[in-house]
Amino acid sequence: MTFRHGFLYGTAAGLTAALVIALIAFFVTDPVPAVSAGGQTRSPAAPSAGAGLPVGIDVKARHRGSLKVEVTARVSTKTYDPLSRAGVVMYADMVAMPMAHRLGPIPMKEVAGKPGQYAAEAQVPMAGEYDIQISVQRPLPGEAHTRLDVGAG
Ligand SMILES: [Cu+2]
Repeated sequence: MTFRHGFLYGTAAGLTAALVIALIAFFVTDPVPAVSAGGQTRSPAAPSAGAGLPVGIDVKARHRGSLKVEVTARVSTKTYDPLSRAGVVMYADMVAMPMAHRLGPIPMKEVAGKPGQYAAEAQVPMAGEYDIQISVQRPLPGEAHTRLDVGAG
């Protein structure tokens, strides 16, 4: 490698590092919390999923056909241990029609042999995109959301 190439590579690497630092500074110092495009305006005080909460919630939702929605939530403590015998409920609300036909609270049952894993099924009234909300009520509070496209058929 010639000196010239080495110089160019060095400059490029330096610029990249500067850009990365600038980007990090931009995000770290941003005083306005990012608001999701969906606009979670009905619960402005609720913290965003996961951040700073005493419980961790990993939500998965899928459409099983015929407007049946299957939801599972893995609930864990701050130290990633499965949280057993928790009180967990779910809600399903259509994104395009907030509160028009919201379902819930639907109790979620802990799956046998899978500590900390909770499951529930819901039958939504029409096809569309749904916000699935998981609320852990005890022993510690927690909330998480996921989006699910429920197609016709
Ligand atoms: Cu609807």
